[in-house]
Amino acid sequence: MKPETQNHLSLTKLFMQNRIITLDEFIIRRQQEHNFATGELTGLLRDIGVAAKIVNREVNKAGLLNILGAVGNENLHGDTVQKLDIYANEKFIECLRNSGECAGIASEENEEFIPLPPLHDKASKYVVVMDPLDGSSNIDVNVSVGTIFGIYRRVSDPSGPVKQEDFLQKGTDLVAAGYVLYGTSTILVYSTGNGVNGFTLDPTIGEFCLSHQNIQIPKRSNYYSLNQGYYLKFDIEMRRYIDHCSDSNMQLRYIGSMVSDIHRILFQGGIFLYPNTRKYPKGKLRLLYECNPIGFVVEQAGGKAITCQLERVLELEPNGLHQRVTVAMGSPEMVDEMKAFVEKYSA
Ligand code: AHM
Ligand code: MG
Repeated sequence: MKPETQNHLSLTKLFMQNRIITLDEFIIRRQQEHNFATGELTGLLRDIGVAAKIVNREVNKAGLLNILGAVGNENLHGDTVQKLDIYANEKFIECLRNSGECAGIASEENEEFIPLPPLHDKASKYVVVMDPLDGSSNIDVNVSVGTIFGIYRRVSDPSGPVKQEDFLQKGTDLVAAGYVLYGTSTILVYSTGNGVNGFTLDPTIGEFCLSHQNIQIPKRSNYYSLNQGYYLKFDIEMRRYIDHCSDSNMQLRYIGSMVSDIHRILFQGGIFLYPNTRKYPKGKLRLLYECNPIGFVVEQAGGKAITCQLERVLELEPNGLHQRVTVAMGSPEMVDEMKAFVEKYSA
C-alpha cells in the first residue's frame, strides 16, 4: 500500500467532506493503493457499472411496455421487444465483450459458459459469473429486481481459451462480487474483499456515486425473510425455526427478489432463507450466480452465509455451472440461532 500523501486524501476523508466520489474514481483510487495492480479488474468493474446503467434505463421503461409494444411483438420503431432478463443478459455480455477485460462469462441465462475472444492479443485473466436479472417475475408488477455478479481470476492458462474449471471455483476464491438493485433508486453494492461499499445512481449526472461506505450488517434484528407459503414443504427442523420466528413476534419481509431482500438485511439486519422444499430438494437458488456472490458480500459486511445443512456457502466445492443450494444468510447472531435450531431438531 502506498503511504497517504497530502494530495492523496483517503476516500474516507473525501466522503466525510461530502465530496462526490463516483464509482469510476473510487475504483481507480482503490487500484492506486495497490502497487502491483494492472488495471484489469478496475476496467472490469467499470464495464459492469456501464452495463448496469444501460439495464437500469430499460428497467425504468418496463412500465411503458404496453405503449412501446408487448414482449415478442414489434414496437413503434420496428424492433422486437425482448424480455428484460434476456435483454439484461445480452447487455452485460456485450459490455464485457467490448472492453476485452473479461475472458469468459457464465450466466444463469445460458446453459454453457461463453468464452470471450481477447482484444488486441491481450488475454484477460478474469472471468465473470452473473445472474443478469434476479427476481425477474417482479418486473411485470413494477417491483424491485437486481443483477448479481462475481469475478474470479482464471485458473487455466490465460493464453488459451477459458475452461469450465475457471468458473467452478469456490466462493472463497472470488476476487470481487456485488449486486445492483433497481429499486426506488438504483444502487450498486460491491466488495473486492476489503469491506463493502454502495454507490447510488444519480440520474441527473448518470453516475454511480459513493453513498454508503463500509457497510456493516447489524448483528441481529427483528426481520426474517423466506417464502413462508412453503412451510409444510420444509423439513421439521426448519419448521421449528420458523415457528420460533413467528412466536417471537419477528417481522416477515419477503419481496421474492433475493437482491432486494438481502439489501434490506444488509442495512437493517435479519436473516434470509431459501431452504430445500419437495419441489427443490437441493434448494432453488444457484451457487455460482446467486449464493456465492451474495454470500461474499454478506460476509464482507460482517454477516454469515451457510446452507440449511449448515456448511459455509463460500467453502462449497462447485460441481456444475447451474448447481443449486439451500441458503441461510444475514445477521451473524441470527444465522447462529438458526443453526442451533437445526442442530437441535435434526438430532
Ligand atoms: P430468478 O433468478 O429466476 O429470478 O429466481 C431467483 C429468485 C430469487 O431472487 C428469489 O429469492 C426467489 O427466486 C423467489 O423464489 P420463490 O418464488 O420460490 O419464493
Ligand atoms: Mg436469480
